Amino acid sequence: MENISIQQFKKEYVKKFEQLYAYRYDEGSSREHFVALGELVRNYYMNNWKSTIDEYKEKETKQVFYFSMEFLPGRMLKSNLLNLDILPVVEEGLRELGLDLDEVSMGEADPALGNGGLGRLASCFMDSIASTGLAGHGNGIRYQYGLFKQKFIDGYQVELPENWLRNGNVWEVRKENKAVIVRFGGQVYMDTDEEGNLYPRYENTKNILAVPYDVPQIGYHNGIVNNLRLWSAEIPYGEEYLFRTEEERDEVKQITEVLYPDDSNYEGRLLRLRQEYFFSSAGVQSIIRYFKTLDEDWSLLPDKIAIHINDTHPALVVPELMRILIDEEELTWDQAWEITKKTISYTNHTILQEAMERWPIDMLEHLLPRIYHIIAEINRRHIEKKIPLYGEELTYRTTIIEDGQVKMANLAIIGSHSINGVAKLHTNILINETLHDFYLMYPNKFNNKTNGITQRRWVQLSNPGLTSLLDDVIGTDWKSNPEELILLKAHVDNSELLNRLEAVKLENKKRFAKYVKDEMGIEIDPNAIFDVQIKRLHAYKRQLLNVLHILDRYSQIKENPDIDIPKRVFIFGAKAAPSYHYAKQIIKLINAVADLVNNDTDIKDLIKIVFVENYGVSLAELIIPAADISEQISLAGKEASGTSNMKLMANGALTMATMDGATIEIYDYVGKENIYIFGLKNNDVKKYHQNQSYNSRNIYEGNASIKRVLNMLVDGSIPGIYHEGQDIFNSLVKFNDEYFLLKDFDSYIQAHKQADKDYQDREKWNRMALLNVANSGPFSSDYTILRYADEIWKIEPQVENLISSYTPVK
Ligand code: T68
Repeated sequence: MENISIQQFKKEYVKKFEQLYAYRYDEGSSREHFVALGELVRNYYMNNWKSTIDEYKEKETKQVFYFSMEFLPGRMLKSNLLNLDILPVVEEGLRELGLDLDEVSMGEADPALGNGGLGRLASCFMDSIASTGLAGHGNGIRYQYGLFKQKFIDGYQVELPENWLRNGNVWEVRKENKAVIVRFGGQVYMDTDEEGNLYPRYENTKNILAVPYDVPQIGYHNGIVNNLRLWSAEIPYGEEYLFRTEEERDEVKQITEVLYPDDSNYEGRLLRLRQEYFFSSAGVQSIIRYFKTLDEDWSLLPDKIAIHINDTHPALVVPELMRILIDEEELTWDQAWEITKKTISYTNHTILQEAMERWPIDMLEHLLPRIYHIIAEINRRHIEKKIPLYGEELTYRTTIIEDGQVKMANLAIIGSHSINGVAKLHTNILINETLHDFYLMYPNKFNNKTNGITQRRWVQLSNPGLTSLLDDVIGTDWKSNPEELILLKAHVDNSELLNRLEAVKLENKKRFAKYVKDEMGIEIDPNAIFDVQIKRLHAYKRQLLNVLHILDRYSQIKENPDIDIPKRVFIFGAKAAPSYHYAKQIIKLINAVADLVNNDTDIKDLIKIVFVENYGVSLAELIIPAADISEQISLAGKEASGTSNMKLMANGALTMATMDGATIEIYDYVGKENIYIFGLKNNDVKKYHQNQSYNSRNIYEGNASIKRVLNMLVDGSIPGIYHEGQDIFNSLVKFNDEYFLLKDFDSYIQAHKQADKDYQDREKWNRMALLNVANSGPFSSDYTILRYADEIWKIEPQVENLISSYTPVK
């Protein structure tokens, strides 16, 4: 982006506004100011967008396409300004016009096109791909409605529709000329042509138009603008007569209408399968169309294109690419298969069995007859080839089709050249347990890529106070090479700096406290410890353990009102899947405990509970910079990686954690003195399972504080949770506490006591916080993405790389 002066910006801005609205800019709402600014900013990147795409084509640069059912970009205005290097100019220009950029930014809708970690990771990756100068694009769905808006009514979660497109979307560009047809249903017959070749003949299919909406992905100060292509389903022009009934028309609309609100849980619904094939097929078709403008030699496809699938949701790219190569481009099976495997790679995000996608054969065969044939043939050949090598037993444990179902993970592994987990422990569990049979067959396909986060959004934009502190102390190079954050370590004994770090944190806490006061009417003390757990509500993430700690603390204060502990504010942000009954019961419990505790004057504000409504990217940006403690307390072995752990650490929160996911790697970097670790390890959990030796009732009976806390769930101490309290109590005592909360309870309480003590020693706490910031650099998604590029996609940065070095996997 060329330099633009404040004067020039102001002139252009006022002109743009008045052209759009035909009244004076100072009469506009923040929504209108956002639109005007967005329209203006478009002018600043459009040329680069075009030249980036043109150049890739001209140079035939190898490009990666990241297929993901979910993207959670957050508001894009500030991040676009930052990456275009015009944030300060725009901020100052608006100020001189009497406008505030933060307010203007609130005029933008936060597109919640994802559920949680997986979707947010995809967006961090898009930012890092562009910012490290890589040729790569996203491919996903333009949901009309994002993840539901969460309200609490009487403490219960209520889901409301999130119509994020109501006021349009300034960033997107509808590209009707790039639309493709996606075929569903009907029958397929294999006919023979004159030369004796088989080809498929389709009858009675429903042909749906997939229209792309492209959203720019702007690189950080490097002139690159990549593409995020989101597909929308429509009735093909001129074919309206084929969709005569309301029902048929609705069926088309529904495909891209709503995001499935389930996270780490599998629901085998037909509409979901339609969505998955819709965007997989549209994406592959548009890639193929592009490739055909370059080359006719199909064996070069893997040299020009990499397709990455984010979990198994887009796994139908495997048979779809096969279908196009065989049926349309007339390659032989073997040629097509080699190309497909070389092109595709896959990331696994979970080992939870309930999250593994398996489609009933009938459903697949009915909706996608040709695709099902191809999957069945892949499966047949897999068996035929592997039995002589590995024997029947092992081979049959790896089939794609089993018990009337199609297993998508198996399809993704067999049809790709790389499968990675998202943290070291997770990858090890895949290799040694969950996918061990596949590891025996394809040891070289397996690799680890520990997740990362972009410091641009999660530090530079959301924590300006910390950013200027860092700039002053270690210079600004950390912004393009986050590993330089380690330079901060040299200042760990500088008490002036430590005080400044504390002051930055305090400001951020005040900012959040103001939000809490304004939006929720709750008064919280910025000097209290802000103890944060923000993530989807799931039994394995153990928000309930956090609640048990609160209840224990509450009981102790009631018993001993003069107890000497620092004040705590427990902050929760979490949505539960609408159909996840138990998770919703926990939400009700947290809200009920909040009501009880927040209104109990006996405890003198030593505890406050803030459960924010509608947690999402924008709220995360407000909460994370204000956090003192980061709760990462999943049962060991269950959380594949976690990414809020990295964001919180980068903002100077101390981690309270089990040894799980990427938190283990955080521990390795910060060292045991700068993190609170408690609870069972993965191996301990495994042993309990093997020996079937866990007995939660014994713990309940034998541990007085556990007994006291659990009894509160059922004895009326917490008003309003009659059913929930009983069910939750039963899950812990009667049904043997699947996630070992009672086993981990004591060590969790101990760790919190230590944190209380440490917090009172301000210097000590600040040192620990500083060391967390200093060690957060390696968790930049820039490095993660450079490893994907180097080791999986085989693509290289296209501009002189701002990221001067990156650490290979340690
Ligand atoms: C998360 N998975 C992991 N799934 O739980 C988390 N699932 O540990 C990890 O850090 C993150 O992925 C990124 O790797 C998810 O977020 C889903 O959102 C999901 C959505 C639909 C269906 C299944």
